[in-house]
Amino acid sequence: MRDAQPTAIQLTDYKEPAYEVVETHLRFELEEEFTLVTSTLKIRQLGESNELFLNGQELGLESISIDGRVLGEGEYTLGDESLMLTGLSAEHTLQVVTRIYPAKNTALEGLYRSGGMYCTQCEAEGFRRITYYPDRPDVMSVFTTEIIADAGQYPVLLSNGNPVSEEVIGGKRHVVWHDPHKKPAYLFALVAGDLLVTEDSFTTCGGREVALKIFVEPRNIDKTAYAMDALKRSMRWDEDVYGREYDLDIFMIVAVDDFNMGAMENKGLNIFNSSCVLANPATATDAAYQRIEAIVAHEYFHNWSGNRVTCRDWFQLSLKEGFTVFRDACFSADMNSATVKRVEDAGILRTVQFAEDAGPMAHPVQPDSYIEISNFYTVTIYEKGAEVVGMYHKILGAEGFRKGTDLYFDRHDGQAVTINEFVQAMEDANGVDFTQFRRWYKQAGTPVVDVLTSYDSGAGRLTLTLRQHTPDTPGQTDKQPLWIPVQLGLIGKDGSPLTVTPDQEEFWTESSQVLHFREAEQTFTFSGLEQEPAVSLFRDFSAPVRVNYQQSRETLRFLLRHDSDGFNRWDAGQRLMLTWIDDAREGRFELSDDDINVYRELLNDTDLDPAMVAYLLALPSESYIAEFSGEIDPLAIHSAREEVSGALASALRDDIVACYQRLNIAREYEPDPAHMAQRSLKNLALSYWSRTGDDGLAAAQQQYQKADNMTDQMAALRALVNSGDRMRAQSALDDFYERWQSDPLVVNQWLSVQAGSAEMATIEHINDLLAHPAFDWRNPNKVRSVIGAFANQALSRFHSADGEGYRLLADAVIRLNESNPQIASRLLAPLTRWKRLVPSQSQLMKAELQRIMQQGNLSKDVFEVVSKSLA
Ligand code: B3K
Ligand code: ZN
Repeated sequence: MRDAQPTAIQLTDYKEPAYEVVETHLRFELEEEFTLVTSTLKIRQLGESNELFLNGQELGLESISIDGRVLGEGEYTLGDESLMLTGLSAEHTLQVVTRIYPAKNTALEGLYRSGGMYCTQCEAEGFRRITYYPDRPDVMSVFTTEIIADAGQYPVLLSNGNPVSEEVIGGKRHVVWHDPHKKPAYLFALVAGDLLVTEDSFTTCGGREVALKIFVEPRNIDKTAYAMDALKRSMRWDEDVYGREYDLDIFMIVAVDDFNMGAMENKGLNIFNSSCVLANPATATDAAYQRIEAIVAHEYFHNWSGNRVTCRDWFQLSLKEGFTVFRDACFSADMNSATVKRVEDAGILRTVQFAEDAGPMAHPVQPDSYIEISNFYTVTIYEKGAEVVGMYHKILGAEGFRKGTDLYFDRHDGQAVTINEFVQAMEDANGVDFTQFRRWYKQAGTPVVDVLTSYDSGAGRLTLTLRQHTPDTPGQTDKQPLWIPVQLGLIGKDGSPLTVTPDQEEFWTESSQVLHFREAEQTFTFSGLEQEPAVSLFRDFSAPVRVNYQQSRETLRFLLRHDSDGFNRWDAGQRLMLTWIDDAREGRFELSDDDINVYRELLNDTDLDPAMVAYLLALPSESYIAEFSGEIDPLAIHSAREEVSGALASALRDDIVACYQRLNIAREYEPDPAHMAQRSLKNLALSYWSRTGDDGLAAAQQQYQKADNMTDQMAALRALVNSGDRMRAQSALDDFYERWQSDPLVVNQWLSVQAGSAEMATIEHINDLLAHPAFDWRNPNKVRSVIGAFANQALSRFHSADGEGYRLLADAVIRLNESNPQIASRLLAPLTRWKRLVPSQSQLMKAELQRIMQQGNLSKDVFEVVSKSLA
């Protein structure tokens, strides 16, 4: 907590470190009440300066010595969050002893206790809560870690690298780990606990045998198989697709219950939020399986994109995160359906990221300032960053892209670099000038592309005019045109693809069917067309932009039927559905026979991937609709969507029931793409059917009772909860809790299905959940399951006219500000959007932000988000 106004850190203030840390030796003595940390550093001067600056936060300093001599108080300068030594010479051994209190660490940064175990989270700036250290990613060191703990309570003691020794002396276990790879402190990890392990092995392409180990608390030992399988597939994929081989003899994953994020890529010792690693069919949904596959891959891929080549400073965060998200997205696309993955990712971009870009926290993929770096682990850095990387792939093609990444890894292995080095490698490997493309990293905000087409039937020529502009964002105006890859297709009247080559061939890449749109306004012509084509733009979501293109409902239905690009097929459907929602808001919605027919055909098209059919049939979510609205009116959006959903369900009722019955066949649960696809369409059908009357609800009840896997059970429970039939919903919820109360991950799903439901999530009900024995403010997953689900999903409840939803969220933020500032700050996101809401709601939201601002002792995390929101 702070006294003065926190100050912003600027990218332009970057200075190289004065000293490097050649070797880091850490000794941890874990006692019941506290932990003693002895850090011994071999330091070496790098430049002119002989000032050694060390970060430290909430540390009890026991002693400092240089080359064996204990320093007196006048020989160093101790600040609130720093330790400075001056007048040093070129090489020294510095030893610092600190005392820390992991059991009292509720921020879950640094070393903390989660249940009966110890673990660490050091990215971005957690290591400074363990010991005084130059805690910045461009200081890379070779670490040796010694851990001493009660042998009975903590039989498993882990750190990065390879095990060196282990012995028990007088009831204490002593272990030593050594990591031969230089790394920044943010990749350090330590785990101590009474854990069970699942073991396997992987033979690398170079023929080395790697031991794979997943450590969990004993009650979870039956939930590790899928993560292990995903890990092996990730290791093989990174060899095949990027030529990257693993570099230690052991790779470990540990599951912990209290964790701020999804997981952390510590070298050789990944630590995971248990919700992102543990699964078995009875307890985890298909969505959880897919999340586990993606996150296991993501953290593993960081071993190269993040660990071997790391970031110079935190302004470069997207260098590792954007690239690694792109890598895990391609992996998931290869393992499952590429189109479905693209649809899901575009959905996240268009809801969460576009909202961030349009709000007070908008920032570029490479930000130029921050108050608290933890606030910048955002959808912009991660998901938009991944889209930017993906655009190289679109522009250069797979081969050119791989040449670029090969050069990047070879050139910078073992270094801490900037985003510019990544771009440079793409340029040098391909002989392409990406000067203009670099603007994607510097300009915040979502570019808007306006599209006009006209067809001259006499000349057989299509004219396509594209205009782009990027709106102002806080602190940024006058944005320059971007290089936007537009993947394009033209479709003939009979639905077959037409050959496309613009007359302006210099702006066209034939192999990827990409048009290079690089000016504020550009016109392209396509000649030799015998008929007017349907235009399919931004196929495969080829750029993270908003597109304004008026196409008739008839054209949208045509694209929905015929576009060979699966993503644009889905997109055309969503655009069509948005026109229905608009009509419903204006009180003039009616489904036409043409609309009904196209959806009926899709529902009955058994050649299509069922997972894709499920996405095609699903209405855009309320947050998606909000992002496509001007002024946001959540209640109007909710009722319009309900009306459309009900109409679609009754119009297609017979086909929906038939579809459900066709897919509702008993077979053993497998978490593979074909089985998952079948379940997703079946459960989509159930959710529509259950809106149409009693027989649908009875089907949901029956599925709930009979289900032998959590996917089907949860889908049925959700249908009952959302049905508005309180009796049925409550009896299923009671039964569910009774069955699953001893499994926290399942109970979290029980919490969020209620908190996120427009039917159930009254303020009284949310307060009941917060008071329930299953809830715990110290556990981030539980906070997300209740408060996060409420504020992000049950929009019509959160935005209730009396402002009680906002008050509840603000109270939660104020409470968590003290104990866990990172979680407090993340919860704020829905309130930051206040300026876009209808005036009555907007004022209520602003008032809650002001109330938070008036609290004394705001953490940097919360202060930054609230002050920027009110600016
Ligand atoms: N790199 C970590 C995120 C750490 C978050 C710190 N507040 C997980 C990941 O992106 O892989
Ligand atoms: Zn990451």
